[in-house]
Amino acid sequence: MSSDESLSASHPTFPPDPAFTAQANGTAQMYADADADHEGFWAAQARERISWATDFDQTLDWSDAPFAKWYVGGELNAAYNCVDRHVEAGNGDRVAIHFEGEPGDTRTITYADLQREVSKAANALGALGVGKGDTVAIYLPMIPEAVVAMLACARIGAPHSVVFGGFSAEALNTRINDASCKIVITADGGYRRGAPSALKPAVDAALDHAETTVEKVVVVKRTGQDTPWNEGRDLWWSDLLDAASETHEAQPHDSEHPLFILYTSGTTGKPKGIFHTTGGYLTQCAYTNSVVHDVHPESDVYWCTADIGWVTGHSYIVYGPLANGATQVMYEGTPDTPHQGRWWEIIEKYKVTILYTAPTAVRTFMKWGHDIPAKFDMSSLRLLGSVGEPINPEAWLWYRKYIGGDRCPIVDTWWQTETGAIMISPLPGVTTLEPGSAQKPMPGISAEILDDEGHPFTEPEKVGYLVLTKPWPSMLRGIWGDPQRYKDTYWSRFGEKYYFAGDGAKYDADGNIWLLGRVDDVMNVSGHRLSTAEIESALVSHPKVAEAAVVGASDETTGQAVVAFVILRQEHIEEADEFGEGVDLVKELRNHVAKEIGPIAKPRTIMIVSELPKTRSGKIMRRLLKDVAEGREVGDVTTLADSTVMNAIKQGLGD
Ligand code: 6R9
Repeated sequence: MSSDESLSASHPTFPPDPAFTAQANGTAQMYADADADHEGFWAAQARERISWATDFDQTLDWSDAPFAKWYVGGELNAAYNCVDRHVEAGNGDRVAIHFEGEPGDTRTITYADLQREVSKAANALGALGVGKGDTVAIYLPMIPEAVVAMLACARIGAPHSVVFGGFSAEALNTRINDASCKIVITADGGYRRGAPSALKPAVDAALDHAETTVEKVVVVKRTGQDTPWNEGRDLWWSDLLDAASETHEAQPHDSEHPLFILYTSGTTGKPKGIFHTTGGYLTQCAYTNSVVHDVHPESDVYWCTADIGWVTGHSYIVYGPLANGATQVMYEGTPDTPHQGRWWEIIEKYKVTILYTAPTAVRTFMKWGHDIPAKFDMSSLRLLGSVGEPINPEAWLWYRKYIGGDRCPIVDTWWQTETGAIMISPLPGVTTLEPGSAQKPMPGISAEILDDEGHPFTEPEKVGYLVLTKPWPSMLRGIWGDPQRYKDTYWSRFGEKYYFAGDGAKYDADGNIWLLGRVDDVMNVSGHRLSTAEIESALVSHPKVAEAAVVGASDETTGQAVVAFVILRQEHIEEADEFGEGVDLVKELRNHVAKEIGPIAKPRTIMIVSELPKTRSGKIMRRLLKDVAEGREVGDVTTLADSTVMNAIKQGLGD
């Protein structure tokens, strides 16, 4: 029996509610239009959704594949599209950002306010000598200045490189040097878990090299904490902006002008500087935010909980929603400060209608218990979204029931830093939702699943490799400074016709695509291919399990063996202790996986742990768990959100 026969069979599907369909931005017709004329479809999206200073004369130039040019000859300004044109259209009073600081301070920023702030910041950067083509590093907490700084760079045509505020000085240093940044924009600190947390010292440490290209460090005062100061190099953001004019004429840039660089980890140690350009990226962000999140700018209050340091923050806090003129919530802090209901309180307070978050957050809330969201009025919500990793059907169903009041459609959106925007997702109001599956390539996107030999197949339940078969507007234009690595990483595994995403995938009997995790997370046990995601999903479907991570550990007999790390739900932790370190429970869980997926998937070893190692973006670092499972010294832990987690796991296992 295959896993998803059991999963799909035992879970309901959710046809669209006609009332939702009646108002939805996405339509079934879009699939037909895009199929009939791929480039025509994308040309129409670009002209409908974006204001061009100069219209383009060629939609796609693929003659130098895999280096694409979209909207050739077109000129536009991304910041003008995200800000000024809304003010010009009479919507200057519309709230762009409801900012909620972690300590409870708030700011309401209208589009007119945003225009003033972005203009001042663009003038201030200009006064510091930042011009078109100069790169600017942004290392900020989740405060509105992060949005303002990004848009100011876009306005000037200075590509920004946002580095997540949780990254170390070392990581910041590598990124600043790789992109030869001229300026760093940072803050004294931000609020996290109820206390100010300093940022500026990491910048000082990162720049503590004689050969740095950085000329000035601009510092936003957020916490007011004591801040080390380098006279002559460091400047206060507020001093610069106070002295700057409120008006700034946005110049048009070429459609292919680089908009930003964003570093992401690859299979090797060196992070890849993924870069995106202007016209295609902005078009696809605006399109997907409209038809997938179903944003209606005049009535919705949208909230994407990502950090601005990740691609989700770029595409779905900054460029997509602002290009569409949406009203959104921005929250600085952690979900459990000062209490575990903080997010739900924010939803109640701002009457949030659309929530876009990650499965890891959903599973954390499951662990905390559904009685917490139940205390808040979340009847304003009308759509939920998920991104970042596969969402297992149990988490999907919990999300729908306890957050979405059993009425909100959920969109499970698959995409990557490299793809720039959502690629595979249901369209709310159109698609019958299948919990756990990202379902269908969006209108305008073509994906296939290939076998080991690179042949496409459509056979259900067979596991293969996800590839994208046609260029798309928001595709990465390369790896900054390393065109060869771009070709090698994405366009060589299956030849130059296919963009290889690095993810395993399969179809179900209805033709829905199920993402099965990175291919290195696909295991081979006795010649059977098993996905870590499937077994994790089976484990999490057990009522006593809160979260699970599965790795394939090498095994003499079976090639690989399934090793699972499991966090129990609060109320079962004592029970596990009572039963002599959970022996009975482990047996119960192994049998449960055998029942859900089949005996082949039964974990050889289940380790009950209290935490899992996660990156700062919430992805489980299976590589480290694999080290534990294979009895090796644990490898590099520098990208963990909490580097002490691995010690706790090893100690808990009596190592
Ligand atoms: C947007 C983002 C990309 C990788 C991607 C895949 C995983 C993202 C997913 C998903 C299953 C989803 N991923 N969304 N897997 N279902 N809905 O997360 O970008 O940080 O570059 O990660 O994340 O493995 O290849 P990024």
